[in-house]
Amino acid sequence: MTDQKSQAYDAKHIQVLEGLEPVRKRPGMYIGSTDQRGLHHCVYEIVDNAIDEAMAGHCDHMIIMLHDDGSVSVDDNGRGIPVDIHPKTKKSALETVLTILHAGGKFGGDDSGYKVSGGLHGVGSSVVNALSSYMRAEVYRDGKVYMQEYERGKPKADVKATGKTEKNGTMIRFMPDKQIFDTLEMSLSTMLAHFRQQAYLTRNVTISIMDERETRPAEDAALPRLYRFHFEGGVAAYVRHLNHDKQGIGDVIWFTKEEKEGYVEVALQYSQAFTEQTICFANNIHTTEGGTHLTGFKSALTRSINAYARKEALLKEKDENLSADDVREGLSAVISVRLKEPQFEGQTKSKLGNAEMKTLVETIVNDKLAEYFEEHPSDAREVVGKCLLAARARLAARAARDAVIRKGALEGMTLPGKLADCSSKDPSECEIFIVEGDSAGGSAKQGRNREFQAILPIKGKILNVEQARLDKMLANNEIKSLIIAMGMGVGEVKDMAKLRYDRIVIMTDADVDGAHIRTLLLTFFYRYFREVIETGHLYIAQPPLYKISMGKESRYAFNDTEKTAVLSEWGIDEQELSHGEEGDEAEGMEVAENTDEVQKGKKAKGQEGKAAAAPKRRKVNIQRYKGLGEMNPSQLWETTMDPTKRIMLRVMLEDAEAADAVFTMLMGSDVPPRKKFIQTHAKGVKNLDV
Ligand code: TSJ
Repeated sequence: MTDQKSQAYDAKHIQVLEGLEPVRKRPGMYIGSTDQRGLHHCVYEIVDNAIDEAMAGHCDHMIIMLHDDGSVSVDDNGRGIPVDIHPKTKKSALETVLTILHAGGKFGGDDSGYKVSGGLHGVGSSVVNALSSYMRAEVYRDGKVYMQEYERGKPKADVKATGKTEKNGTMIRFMPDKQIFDTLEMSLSTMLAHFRQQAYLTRNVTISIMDERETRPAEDAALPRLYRFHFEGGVAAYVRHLNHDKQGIGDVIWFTKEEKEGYVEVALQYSQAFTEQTICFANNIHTTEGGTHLTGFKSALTRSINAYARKEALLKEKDENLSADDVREGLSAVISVRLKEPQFEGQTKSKLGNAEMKTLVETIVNDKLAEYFEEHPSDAREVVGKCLLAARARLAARAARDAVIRKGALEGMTLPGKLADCSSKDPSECEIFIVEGDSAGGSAKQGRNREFQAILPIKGKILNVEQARLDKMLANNEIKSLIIAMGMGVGEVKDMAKLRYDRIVIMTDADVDGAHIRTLLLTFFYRYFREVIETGHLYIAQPPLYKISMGKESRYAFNDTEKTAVLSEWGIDEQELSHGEEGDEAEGMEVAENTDEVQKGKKAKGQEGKAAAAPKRRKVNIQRYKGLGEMNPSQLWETTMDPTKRIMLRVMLEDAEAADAVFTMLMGSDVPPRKKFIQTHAKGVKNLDV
């Protein structure tokens, strides 16, 4: 059909007279298909003519009726199709429109205005006639009623004046041919969606739909029989409809402009949603493949928002511009353009090709958005804020993707410089200590057994990024080093068999910060290397909290209970030490050993045997380690790393799960629980401990 049509254009003769036989032979070529879609297409085709009349400003109401006999009628209150004899066809304009292929809209000398018919749908009403077992046309014009009937596209008689009337308009009633269509059952609900959309696009026009069918398809059975669509707000009402269950930001922004190239109408509103919905039309045809009008819109939107964000310093100099995708998140928009000669391209001929539409839409949207932002600064800020959030999410996603892409590269990558690897290459005997801080890392490197112990120092709080997303963690250098050192890759090609160490040991300070970093690392393992935990390869080192010395003897305590126990074992009542608080520094205190009081205490524990010695004054030294770094290499080895003496905790999945939950709550965007947590635990940050 397009070929024939362009021939018609080329020849600059509108009347390439052609009968309707080819239409009945190959209906699919004209209406796409002969299923329900094709059936609906016929109704739309007829209604389009009334919409054209409305767009030309001559009609403001149309009624579509689904009759019980399976026919459909469409009435409008326009000027009525001319019925005078056309000089070239020697037939009335009405008959020409309805019986000659490709003649739609070319008659009556009215080629001004923008037409739906002649566009994507515009195969012409004659096609519908050809595919109808019966059609009746009535024209109300000049006080008279004119009428003509057809059978499968052929007039039964000439146009006749059948009576008088006050009104003007056109009525077409047709019965789709059951010889052509697979089904004659129309779906009211499908049509409602279509006509609702058309009503948004044709502001101030009323489209009524009446369903008079006795038996209706199941999907329509519960629907009312009469609908009336009328939207003063045009596409602004459309956007309001799209956002009706969303939390909008500001009001709907709406503007229209008529230029010599055509007419542009745009409405948009941001909401708190994350999806985008931008729907565009050219001459009321839904351009599902987009095109120049959409390109112009997007480009203007991105530019305007960036310009505003820069001007208001919401984007700092160092920040990248917001991308087209960033400014689309949470956007609902409808773009409607009308132009004289729309060019439709693309796979389904639903992509607008007219280049001038890009510039036109772009200019208008740029101007109007800048104006709107100036006048509504608080809405503008909220919109920019929303886009900035999207940008951050985009960067995080990119980092995650890059990390995954790099997974292949990770394998062949050289081990990180700061890793002090072990000499053994037998993973079953190797272990790696992830150590917080350089000084602790230094002690660990010196104190370790080089044969089978590797040390990876990581920087303390690097992981504690504000709003840390786990995918950001993957982009982090410390994490990257860790992944490379482990050797098993990450993401799709992760392979447990390549794990380079049998034991992965998290070694952090025994304080709040250490606990925090441990939480982060556990979370990381839980989310990205859960199998490492599940197979029992992840451990937490237990550095001592205290060193308690008396004379030549010294003992380590891993917590306060142990400290008490050690002191008690040595016959020292802790109460007597408590006048001097266990300060940061190691402190020496003179205590009387083996006093009566202490003796009692000892007896209570059943250790009286040792206590026979004469009372003697000795110096007890309690050192509290603030961090691993305070231990010298041999102390660290002795207390924490020596496999024959150390205590390590094997991480269970539940531990990591708990860490993950804590992490999510503290770092996640879920504000209320976070607030609650901080209130509840304001005094005891130790609750962070896993
Ligand atoms: F094409 C059709 F028959 F399918 C059909 C056309 C169906 C329906 C429901 C409406 C119409 C239609 C056509 N409504 N209004 C018009 N208007 C004209 O065709 C028309 C009227 C006057 C003049 C003029 O220049 O005076 C020009 C035109 C094209």
